[in-house]
Amino acid sequence: MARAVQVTTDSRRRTVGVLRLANHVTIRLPAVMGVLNVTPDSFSDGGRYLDPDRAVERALLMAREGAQIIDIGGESTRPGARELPVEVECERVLPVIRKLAGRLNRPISIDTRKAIVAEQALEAGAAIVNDVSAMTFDSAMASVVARYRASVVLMHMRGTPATMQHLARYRDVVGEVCRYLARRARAAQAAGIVRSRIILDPGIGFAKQTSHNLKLLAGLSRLGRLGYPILVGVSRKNFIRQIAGAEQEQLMFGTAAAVSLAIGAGAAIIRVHDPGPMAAAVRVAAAIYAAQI
Ligand code: HH2
Repeated sequence: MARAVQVTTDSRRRTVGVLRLANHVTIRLPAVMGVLNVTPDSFSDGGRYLDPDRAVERALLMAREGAQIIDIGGESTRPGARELPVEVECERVLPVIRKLAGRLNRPISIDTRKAIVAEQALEAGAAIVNDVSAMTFDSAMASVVARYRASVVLMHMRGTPATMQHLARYRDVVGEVCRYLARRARAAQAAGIVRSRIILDPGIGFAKQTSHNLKLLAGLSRLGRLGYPILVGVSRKNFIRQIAGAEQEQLMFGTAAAVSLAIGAGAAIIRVHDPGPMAAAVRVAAAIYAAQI
């Protein structure tokens, strides 16, 4: 059973402890999730890991650098991206998961909106389904997750990657995201997924303008009050590019700043492209916040 322990100190609330996945696998929180996009067109690492052997090497390297989870995706969800046929997505991710299953001593997460892809990935050894549509895209997703006793990341977005940036209008972005994710978590439990297997994600960059991303990160502790572990994906995203600049170092340090503050606001898992440097940032941020208790 997954369990994230909420500790409240004065006005601050943080997630500490461990996350329990299927098959008695545990992850110490806060944890780093390394991104592995097996796609030609992802906004940051597109085209670099389409070859399964290169993808496997990259996953193993990320694990050595400090990633506790490897998140594998075959379909880009960058703004404007079009939906991919399910067969193509399977052809991209499954060989990598199968090759990794015997070699990687870290849980694998499958980044997909499609139940068939999720099911085959879980069958091949994945333990977490990372669904950016919060299981709204495919009505069969919840039953697959429940049947395999997988953990699931429910992320907030609106529309699809192709339409989402036209839907970035909110009165109270933090409140609306919290209410939406609370609803999706209830729906997941109604479909048979146990509460302790649910992880929530505000969906930074998905149907959000820069101001929305900043408000969500500043108000992250409100999301934590729902009582689920929070995953945050800020790595190299456009709002960091806009604020810090597009050079590699600017993106890296900008990401580290956002990661550190997210940890301080209670994030349990951070999803990043550079697990080595970000694991260091997480360790320091987590140590400082632990000293407040
Ligand atoms: N961001 C991306 C993809 N999947 N999943 C979660 N839970 N949270 C995120 O913030 C998130 C995500 C986008 O980043 P990336 O995978 O690098 O790009 P692309 O979608 O173009 O492959």
